[in-house]
Amino acid sequence: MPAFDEFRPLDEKSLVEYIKATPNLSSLLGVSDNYQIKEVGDGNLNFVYIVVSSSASLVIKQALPYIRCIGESWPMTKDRAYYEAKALKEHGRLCPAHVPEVYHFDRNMSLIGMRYLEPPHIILRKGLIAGVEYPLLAEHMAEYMSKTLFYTSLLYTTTMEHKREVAEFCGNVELCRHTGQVVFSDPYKVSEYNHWTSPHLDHDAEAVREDNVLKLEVAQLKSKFYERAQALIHGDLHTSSVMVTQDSTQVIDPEFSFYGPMGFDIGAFLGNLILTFFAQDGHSNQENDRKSYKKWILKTLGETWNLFHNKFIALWNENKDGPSEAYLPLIYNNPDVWRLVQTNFMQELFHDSLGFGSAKMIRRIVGVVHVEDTESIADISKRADCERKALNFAKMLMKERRKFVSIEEVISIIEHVAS
Ligand code: ADP
Ligand code: SR1
Ligand code: MG
Repeated sequence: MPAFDEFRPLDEKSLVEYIKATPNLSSLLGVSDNYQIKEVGDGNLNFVYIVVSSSASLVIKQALPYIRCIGESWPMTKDRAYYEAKALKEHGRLCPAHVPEVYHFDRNMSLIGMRYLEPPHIILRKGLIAGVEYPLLAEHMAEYMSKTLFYTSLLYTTTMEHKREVAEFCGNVELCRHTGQVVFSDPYKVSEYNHWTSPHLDHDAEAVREDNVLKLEVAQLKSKFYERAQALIHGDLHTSSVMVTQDSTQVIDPEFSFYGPMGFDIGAFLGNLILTFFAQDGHSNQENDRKSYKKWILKTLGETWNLFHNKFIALWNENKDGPSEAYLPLIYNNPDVWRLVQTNFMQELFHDSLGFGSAKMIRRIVGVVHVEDTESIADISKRADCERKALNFAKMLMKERRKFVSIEEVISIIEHVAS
């Protein structure tokens, strides 16, 4: 229908017309005037509609040409929806158990139709704030990260295919540049977008801007973020990009995807778990001191990395005679050399993950747009205490990351500084 040949922002009413004019969607939902439509977008960038008919349901996500939580003063390409749909499809092909299916994509309208993750699915961050344990979370996230990162890297794909995909995702440069700004630049300088719990953290924010050692470390991480086209990463894998139930884990929202360093995804997830750990004291009360919950978070932190490590190595070993041209069996047939190659690779990846994880923590305390884990702590001085502990830990982790050999060492420092 001509009305939708050109981009136009939808609302709950015009979405009905859009669905009727789109056979892909109307055949799925059934032709009716009785769709129940509700806009539920509580993310930072886009508009998300849940659509329910008498026979089916789905989610419609539309990108407008600006960042929703800031407003039209911060323009952002709406073509981000194209990369989100592409990454959802590719990651969904590699790990269908943990990625919602894409039913429809319309590039003109910057619009994706995908599986509705019905209740009891909730955003993981909200579950973590409420103190809910998810026994399969570490296993599922390790499965998702190992498959999506391994199979899109040069450890599996051919050089030709990898470069083709790298070139394609280079088109998502605007989103990449945004991350470069808000994660690796703004927190380390005066920026109109930065904010923090003031006046409590005024000195702490200033100390970040004056810490030359930290600046050297973040410069290295920033250059790795832009220059290392290692795998098709999600690009924004925090705990609001994961929806969960007790037995299901679904990764949504890969609009920041591009070929970047694997550690950026792993670090985003681990860093957000550490942030929520430090926020727990702000949510403790007489009924629940959150002590056992904090233990569960640290257990999940450790299991996520260790399970990821083992699954990734297993995929690598299973595929060592596959299409990859990276470590040719004719050269690396000696078992000792093979083991050393893998040990070195995983050690660098571990240190990258700790570095990127700490950068993600720092941005959420002194940069633009914080996280609900800390923002929802009503008592402001309690919140500032939690944030200061998290910030100091993150600064140490960024500077000292290369000294850590295991995740258990990281956990024991967290336990020490939190006690
Ligand atoms: P943004 O890109 O703005 O961050 P998100 O993809 O994070 O948007 O989605 C915003 C919110 O919409 C999520 O927090 C979640 O509540 C809801 N949502 C998004 N995708 C789905 C889905 N497939 N099923 C159910 N709810 C969803
Ligand atoms: C204005 S910053 C908004 C943030 O939300 C997304 O989840 C990304 O992390 C982005 O940096
Ligand atoms: Mg989101």
